[in-house]
Amino acid sequence: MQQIAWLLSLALMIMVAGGFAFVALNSGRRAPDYTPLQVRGYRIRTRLFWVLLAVLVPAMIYNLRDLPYSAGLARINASGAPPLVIEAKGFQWRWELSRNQIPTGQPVEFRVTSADVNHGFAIYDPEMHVVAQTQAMPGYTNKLNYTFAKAGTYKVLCLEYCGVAHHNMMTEIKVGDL
Ligand SMILES: [Cu+2]
Repeated sequence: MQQIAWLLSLALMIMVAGGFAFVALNSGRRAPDYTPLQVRGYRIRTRLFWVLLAVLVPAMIYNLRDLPYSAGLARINASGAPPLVIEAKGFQWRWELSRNQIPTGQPVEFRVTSADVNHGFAIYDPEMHVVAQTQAMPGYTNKLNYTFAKAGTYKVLCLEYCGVAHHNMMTEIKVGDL
């Protein structure tokens, strides 16, 4: 399903990019009756476009580096150990985990789902930084792999507004020597 969604998105993105490329390639000829002021305006606009591109693309890459999506997956593959499976279910408005104590350095596979509406399953480290997250969706199980390298008390919070007591959706995971 995710593979199909990705391929479909890719096809649509290529079509949109093709549209832009077509317009760009056919916009080279200027009408002859432009005033010198208009020509200057267009030149400034072109320069501004490249300046923005040069600034925004590196800024975007810099900002996206810390997204926690696949960091855990990379670590679990490196270790080669079979993951500890933890069932995680979201309810309005609480979390249910099949266990909440994990040995340090143990690769974990969370199987995340929901009993009612969409929730956001987000794991925060003891310093309250998000280290891994996925959607908790009714009728669907998302797998989230993460290895808890640091001991401490982690928190699971809901990242998607799911009703009046959304802010109460919190549970803890204790990571340490068991
Ligand atoms: Cu919520």
